[in-house]
Amino acid sequence: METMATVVRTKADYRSPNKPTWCPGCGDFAVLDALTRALASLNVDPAKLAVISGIGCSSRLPIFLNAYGFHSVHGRALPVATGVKLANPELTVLVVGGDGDGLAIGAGHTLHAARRNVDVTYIMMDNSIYGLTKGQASPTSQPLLKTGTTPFGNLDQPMNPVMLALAVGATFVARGFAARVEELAGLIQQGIEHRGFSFIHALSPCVTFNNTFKSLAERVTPLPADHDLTSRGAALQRAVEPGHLYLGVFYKVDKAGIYDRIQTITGGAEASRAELRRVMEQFA
Ligand SMILES: Cc1ncc(C[n+]2csc(CCOP(=O)(O)OP(=O)(O)O)c2C)c(N)n1
Ligand code: SF4
Ligand SMILES: [Mg+2]
Repeated sequence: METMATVVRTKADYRSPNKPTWCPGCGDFAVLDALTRALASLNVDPAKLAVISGIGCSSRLPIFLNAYGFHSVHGRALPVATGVKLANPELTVLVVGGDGDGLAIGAGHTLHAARRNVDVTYIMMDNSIYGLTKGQASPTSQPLLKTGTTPFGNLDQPMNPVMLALAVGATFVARGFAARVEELAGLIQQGIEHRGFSFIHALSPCVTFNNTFKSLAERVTPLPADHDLTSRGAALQRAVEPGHLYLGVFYKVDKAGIYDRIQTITGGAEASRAELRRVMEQFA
């Protein structure tokens, strides 16, 4: 049996032979690199690792990893991941996908996986566009952005994924940026270590249809050192603070998840059955 001491891994050990098909310069390369760094730091056994995705450029990521993977249906990665984790709790389960995948067609699943506190790490690779389908507006596209579906400029307000995750009950919420790989790797590592639903908002620009590398680099700032990680109110305030796009861990608390609740119920049912058997034996 493998122990931490027996195998030492590097980030290369988590890469499959498949070469990424992303456009040169795509932010998703940096997310892949950060993820493999985090896995190597934690020395996760690839045989106990499952990475689930939806559909999109970002959702291709599991193909480039040495791990079990499931490239599912657009917007449906989280239900698949929930099933994988509940059936096989000893696996490390990661979910990757885009802003369209998790905030448009799959938005309902994002809310419910978070509120159930499913023990998976969800890395939302946000480029504020639909990359794979060649540049349509997404729920995080900036107002007035001209895209294939908004030729006169985007008329909608962007969603705030960090605020959303906090509001619906994620127990670990962080934001990182593809241009800061080491920092992003650290956030992913903490997310994997967290027991419960961890949400990592990874700003990962699409250089082909919405290249925001420069504008984001000018906006991002680290969360203040005195930020209280255990206060959801403080985290929400930081998430919506005007003029700030904070990077770092917004929130982290320990709470029972769906697996713990199932154990409690089934443990209770087993105790009732044992008591019933004891009573019935008196009449045997
Ligand atoms: C049910 C369904 N509806 C629509 C699509 C078409 N489609 C594929 S990917 C995608 C959006 C991709 O955007 P995002 O999730 O942000 O990923 P990105 O490519 O930007 O990484 C859409 C609309 C689909 N594959 N399946
Ligand atoms: S279209 Fe955009 S998101 Fe897709 S691979 Fe190219 S740069 Fe990346
Ligand atoms: Mg996208």
